[in-house]
Amino acid sequence: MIRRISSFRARTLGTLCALLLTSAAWADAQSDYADHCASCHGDTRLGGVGPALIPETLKRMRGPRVAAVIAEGRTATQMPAFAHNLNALQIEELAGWLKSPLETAPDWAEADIMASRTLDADYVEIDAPVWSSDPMNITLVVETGDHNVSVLDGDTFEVLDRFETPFAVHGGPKFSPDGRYVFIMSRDGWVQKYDIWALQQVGRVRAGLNSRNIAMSGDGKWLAVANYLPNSLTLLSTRDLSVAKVIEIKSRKGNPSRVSAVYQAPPRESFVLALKDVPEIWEVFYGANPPQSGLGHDFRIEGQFKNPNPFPVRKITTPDYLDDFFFDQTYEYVMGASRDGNGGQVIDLVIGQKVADLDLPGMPHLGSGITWRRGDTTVMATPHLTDGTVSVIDMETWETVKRIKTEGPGFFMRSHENSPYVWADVFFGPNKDVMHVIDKKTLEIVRTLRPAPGKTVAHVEFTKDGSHALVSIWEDDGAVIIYDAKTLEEFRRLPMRKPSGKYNVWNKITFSEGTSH
Ligand code: DHE
Repeated sequence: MIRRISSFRARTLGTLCALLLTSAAWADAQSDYADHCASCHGDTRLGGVGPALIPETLKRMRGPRVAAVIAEGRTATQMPAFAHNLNALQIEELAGWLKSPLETAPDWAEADIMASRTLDADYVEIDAPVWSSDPMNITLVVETGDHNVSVLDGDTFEVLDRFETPFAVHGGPKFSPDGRYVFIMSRDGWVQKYDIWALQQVGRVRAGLNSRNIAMSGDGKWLAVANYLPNSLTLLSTRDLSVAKVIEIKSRKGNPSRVSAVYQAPPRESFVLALKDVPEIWEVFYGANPPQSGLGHDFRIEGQFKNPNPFPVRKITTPDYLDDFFFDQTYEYVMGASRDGNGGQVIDLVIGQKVADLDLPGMPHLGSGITWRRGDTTVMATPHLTDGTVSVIDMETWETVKRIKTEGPGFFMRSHENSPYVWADVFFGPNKDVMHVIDKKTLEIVRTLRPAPGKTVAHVEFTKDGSHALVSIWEDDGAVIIYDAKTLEEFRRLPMRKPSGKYNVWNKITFSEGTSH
């Protein structure tokens, strides 16, 4: 089943692309696609053995990179070079067409999701880990260079396993509450379940066609998958990756929206969703006793009284769009950054209303914000994506405590309860090889590390006890550098293929204050 894309944005983009490519060139590109690409990437460009080739995915490849990959292929993947089959103009036209929006928006309903599911026949559940490491100090390293994950013993830093993931993993993998299983999501909507005890994949399912991130329910039973394409939230059973429900995202006024991100709010037994295209924030309850409707000013729960509906939805209208957000420790307050990158707002989930404005310019990346106790209050720090600043906000008064000047826009931050420091990277610009270490008390930068001059150095994760910090050299022939978190001296370097995020089981399942959730 397909449905016409109706959004103005898609039409405008389509018109622009059509103006750039003549109709003859467009037809040629489609025919070249059918001849050379469709067998791997699917007749509809939505992926097959190869990833989806749609603007939602390709816009991340800037400038001529799409054409370069068609011409030269992609190392460490099955993507061959086509420079011998297609001339430069054909490649240009094909790249242009691939970046144009799909003419019809595909549905991806429960039956499609279930049909995509594979459970590994040779997977057997076992009673104890096949290794003798501390199960709580296992750390996963996502290696985006060749789409693998390395499983590290957090004490010895020995690699216990290295397994293949779906193409282009994004966002933090989510662990089951006992730390035994991990769920990993790719931008093409694939969700992989892996058993860390058995060092074996359990199965995979395509929960969406273009997805943002996943969240695990507090009871470990459900996995929520936030999708851009289609406009939906998919709820999976963590046991066997079967579909529990697909929720179509339509605002209170009936307007469709992409889901920017989904997070779990354990004390509320709910998932909370940031919506990209409508000024609403949604709460989807998975617990046995969702709150009754009519509690607050703008509070509406759908479906609750039409049970059996196991996932009632609450829609809260917000004064502005909330592209991404951050919870306080009680999970009552949501701090959201506005879509235009100017400022933000605090929404009280209990009363369903905005209670404060935030002074947050520079497009803060709230998804990677962290908190810590400072004096008699709790502060939250977030990097800015468009300027060299880390904003620190008091979570009681919502005032900005400090704007720390850094050597460029950053992406990720991390700390640990046992560390006096916060680590903040510089991801963009000439100083992308810099990692700042900030004192949690004084909010001053106390050390600026430059372990691999000229290379991107980013993202930090701590070991369970906070004694070591793991930093990525985010390059194809990269490495994970292990630092002594006290002396800030390099301890070891493990070669890795473009390592991106690193995730320690203990820090994640205990919601360590120094980690993003
Ligand atoms: Fe991410 C996490 C959004 C681009 C690597 N990123 C997240 C989260 C969100 C988000 C909402 C938190 C989800 C979670 O962990 O459950 N990211 C966005 C964007 O909106 C943005 C700016 C544009 C986009 O293309 O989607 C974006 N992100 C990137 C990248 O270009 C990165 C650097 C490379 C990549 O692999 O795509 C990137 N994002 C990451 C990583 C995390 C992440 C490694 C998990 C961090 C963590 O420690 O939890």
